[in-house]
Amino acid sequence: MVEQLPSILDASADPPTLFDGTTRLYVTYTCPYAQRTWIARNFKGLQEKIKLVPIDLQNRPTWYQEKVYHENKVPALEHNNEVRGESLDLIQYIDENFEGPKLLPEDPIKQEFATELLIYSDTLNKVNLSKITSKGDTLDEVDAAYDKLEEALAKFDGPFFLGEFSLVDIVYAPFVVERFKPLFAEVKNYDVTKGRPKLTKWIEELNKIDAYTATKCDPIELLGGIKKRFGID
Ligand SMILES: N[C@@H](CCC(=O)N[C@@H](CS)C(=O)NCC(=O)O)C(=O)O
Repeated sequence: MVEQLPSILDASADPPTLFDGTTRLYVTYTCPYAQRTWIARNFKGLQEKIKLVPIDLQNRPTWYQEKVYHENKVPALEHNNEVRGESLDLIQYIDENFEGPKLLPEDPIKQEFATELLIYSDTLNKVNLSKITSKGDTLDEVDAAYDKLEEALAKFDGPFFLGEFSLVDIVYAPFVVERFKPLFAEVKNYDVTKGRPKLTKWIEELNKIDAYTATKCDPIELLGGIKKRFGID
């Protein structure tokens, strides 16, 4: 069943009745970090247990920083009278503290590889963002980053990084599939999947996962917003 998404809370909105025992995931629909936690929540079937609270970051309610999350960022999770942030920590927290399919396999070799790939995600994002916003046309570093992903996808049997769908796919998907791939195609005429069959298949398989597709925003609006924010033309 398609979830009816709640309306976005802006500066004029009242806060929810905080710390009343409800578990709340504060997100912004266009934020890729928040999207990671939202996918994890969906994949584990926690739509009823974890309530989505979308925040308008452009016109955000003052109570968000004052009463919910002092860092004033999304995502944040209100659970058991505490508020936590940081998407990488939160997806692991959601996996460990709630029911539903496991997002990290038991196999210690896969767990070790997951840790390596989770750490690498920040590097990949930095390399991509710096190249997409620069005027220079050398894409060697970007090429190397996607070669690394292609190689990583070959390590285990199955279309996903650890074979089966996991935290690792959740961490990369919002950035690679919906943001970098179309931005590089449009701005640098560079296809990140060209000559990379595993990456191509990974994207195809991700797009079959409802927990993920339910979190996608309108691509034109999303990419338009990113281009404006980073001055990409
Ligand atoms: N390291 C954080 C980054 C979260 C983040 O930067 N979120 C952005 C929105 S995409 C945000 O809340 N920015 C605060 C602001 O715009 O003031 C995480 O992984 O959760």
